[in-house]
Amino acid sequence: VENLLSPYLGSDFKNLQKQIVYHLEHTLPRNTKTFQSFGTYLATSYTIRDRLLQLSHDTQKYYNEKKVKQACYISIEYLMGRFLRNAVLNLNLEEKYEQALAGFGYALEDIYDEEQDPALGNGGLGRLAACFLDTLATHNYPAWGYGLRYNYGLFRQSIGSEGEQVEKTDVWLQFPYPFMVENHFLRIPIGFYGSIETYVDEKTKGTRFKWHPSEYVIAQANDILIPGYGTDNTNTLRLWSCRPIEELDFDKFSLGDFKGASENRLNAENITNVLYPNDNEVAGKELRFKQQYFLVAATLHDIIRRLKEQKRTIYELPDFAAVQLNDTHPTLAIPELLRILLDEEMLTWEEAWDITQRTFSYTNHTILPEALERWPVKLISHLLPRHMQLIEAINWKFLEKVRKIDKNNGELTKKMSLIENSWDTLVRMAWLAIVGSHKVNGVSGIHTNILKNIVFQDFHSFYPNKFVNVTNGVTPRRWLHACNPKLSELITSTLKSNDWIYDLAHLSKLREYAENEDFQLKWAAIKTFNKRKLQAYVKKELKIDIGCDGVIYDIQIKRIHEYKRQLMNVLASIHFYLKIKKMSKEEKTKVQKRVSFIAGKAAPGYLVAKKIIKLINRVSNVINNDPEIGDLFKVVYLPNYSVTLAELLIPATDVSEHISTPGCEASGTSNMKFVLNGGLILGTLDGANLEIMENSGEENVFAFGITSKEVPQVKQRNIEQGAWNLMPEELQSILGIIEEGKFGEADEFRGLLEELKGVDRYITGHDFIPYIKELENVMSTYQKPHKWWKMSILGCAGSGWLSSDRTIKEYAEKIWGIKPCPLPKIE
Ligand code: 26W
Repeated sequence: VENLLSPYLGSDFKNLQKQIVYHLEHTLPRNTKTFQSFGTYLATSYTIRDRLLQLSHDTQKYYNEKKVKQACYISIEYLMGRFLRNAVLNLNLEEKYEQALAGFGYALEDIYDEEQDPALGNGGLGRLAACFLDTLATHNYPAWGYGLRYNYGLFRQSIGSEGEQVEKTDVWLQFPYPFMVENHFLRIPIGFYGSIETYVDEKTKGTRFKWHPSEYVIAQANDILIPGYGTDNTNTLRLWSCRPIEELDFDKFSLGDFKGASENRLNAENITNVLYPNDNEVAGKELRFKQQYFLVAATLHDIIRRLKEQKRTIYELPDFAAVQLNDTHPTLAIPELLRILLDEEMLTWEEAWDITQRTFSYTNHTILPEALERWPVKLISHLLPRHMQLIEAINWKFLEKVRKIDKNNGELTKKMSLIENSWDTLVRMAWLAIVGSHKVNGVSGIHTNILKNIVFQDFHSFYPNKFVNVTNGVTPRRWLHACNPKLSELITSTLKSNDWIYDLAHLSKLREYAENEDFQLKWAAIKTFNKRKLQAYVKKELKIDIGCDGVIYDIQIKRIHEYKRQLMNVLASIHFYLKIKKMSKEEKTKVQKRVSFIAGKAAPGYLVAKKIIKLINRVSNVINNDPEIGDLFKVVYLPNYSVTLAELLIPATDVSEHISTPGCEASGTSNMKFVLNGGLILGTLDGANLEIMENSGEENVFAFGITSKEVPQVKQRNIEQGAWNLMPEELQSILGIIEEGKFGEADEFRGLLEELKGVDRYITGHDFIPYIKELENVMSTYQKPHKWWKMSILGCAGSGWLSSDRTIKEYAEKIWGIKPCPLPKIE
């Protein structure tokens, strides 16, 4: 068995077959007669897991021998997507597995489809973390991901008969998930509540503190092994799940109190039960706070345990690990490390604070005020009394320095205090993250500038070298090579090398083919091929007939949020619908056909976003069933957006929409994926759109609207004069039609419209006409294929810098101080 399962031996197809059968019979276990697709998927996946396990043992052994510094990425969300195809491609075993499965009568492609998609994240932040893990392994960086293994991932979405969002629990662990290895040997106790003991240290005569938690739970490790492309280095994503200290209270059980007997277990399991479905809006729930602490306490314990395993002292922590806080959700790591260093390692405050600052760095992903976390002092004091005491101490020492430069009788001190007195006394988590880190980064050029000059302005003046920009990126393995195999092949054969897969800058060589007609034809044919796949999906899943040839596939996919302006998109659809309806037969023949796709989930408590989904579906229903429109225009809402669905949609897109109110979208990452796949961008001057314009050429992006600097004036005018009075007539009449009840009961959408007519916070009225004009520009450009495909090819050729490989290199150099450490090749 040892030889049979070794990744260093046995990767010819016959051996793979033996390994698959072995797992089918012994791991599942099934017999070869009840061999079904799902079982085949599982058995195949276990053979991949064997390889990865062995590679990961070797990787850890090697990193430990070399004592290299490692990055530890703490994130409360990971949106990994399906695993099998990615692993098979990264290990370069696709042909072998195809052959092995063909022998059993299965197509590898179909087996991939058996896998469900673990949705342990909400959106951009979680998917970015997943792209980073792929890059870190591919480029041989010693790195760990740390997160939570939720029992239930992001809810599954369907659309009800009224067009409304319906949520269902995502029971992703109902069947085994073969890529996650439960580590039963690693069980870490995590405390909550309790009291603080004060005592005098005999040696130094100084006062010391010790926290005595009154409740404990256990953090158990679940490891997902992360393969890199074309390398043996295999890193680990460690996800914690929560277990009770005591499974069953036998005394209660004996007394007949069966419910009480399992109370402990249920309370503990609650902590990692479900992912909070909020994106860009804090829910402020105690359980969420417990999740955050549970994550960081388990993670720091593990990092320090691994440091000590190397027989190194706690003073070496900042040379052992660079710990990245993915947004403020893991900020409690700062007081937790301080507590360990002071109360358990007995360091002085100066030593402990210095180690803490040198260990952590923090990435900000959003500037929306409603997304900035602030936790009540009362809640923290109750759950984590010692941590609250430490936060107060950090604040005290920090404000001592601020006071020295505060010339405005306390104004600055109040603004910069980690503790805010407003409707409640609250800890500002972002402030704490900034103070406790050595570097703070934004995720695109414009976003970092807004952080430096507006949101964190005072902190930027106070710590001028702390703020840096690291523009996001996406992994070209999943987002081009795997999801668009035909385009991947064309690029490789054209460049006569597949080096671009791990060095995306090579794409720039495509520039010379941008106007080559033969190349353009091949490029366009691949787009059509991918569009047909989407067309078939829409027919099968939604029973909607859409065209393909000569039809623009226009797509907006992202979480539903007012700032992302899906509402503006659907209002424009109404505009075009009305326009077509007024046309003569003759005029209609000249219309550029288009399908407008929208997909995305709304947080269950975000009622406005849910209304927007409802409106989209109502509008879609009217337009798609209007015989006067026919195939000239369709609106399609695709339910249950996921990483897997994105992999189908992105290669099939002609133009994608990234139309946020300027200044609101920190970066965006799907915009990068579309460009990489030859899709054009219709976008505002926001986030990474701006950098895409710089790198792919302004003339290759459909940009419209004002700059973020101009937004405050427009908002001010809306407030002073009323948005309705400033609204273009076209939009006014569209709102009128909705109010008349064209798309359902008149009252239904009143709230949505009142906001547009009143303050219009996201300046939809102001941007509506420029948006429509640019959409028209998109449609007329599509009628000039030579120009269109040139733009598409140049966009892709300019997207080399969009790789997360570039992003991670910047993190490694500017923030973490880590270097690649490739395993020696074994022949
Ligand atoms: C506490 C509630 C909550 C949950 C999630 C607040 C904020 C978040 C995330 C930080 C929101 C998010 O995912 N932000 C997105 O991060 C991406 C990766 O950097 C960016 O590309 C997106 O522009 C940004 O919206």
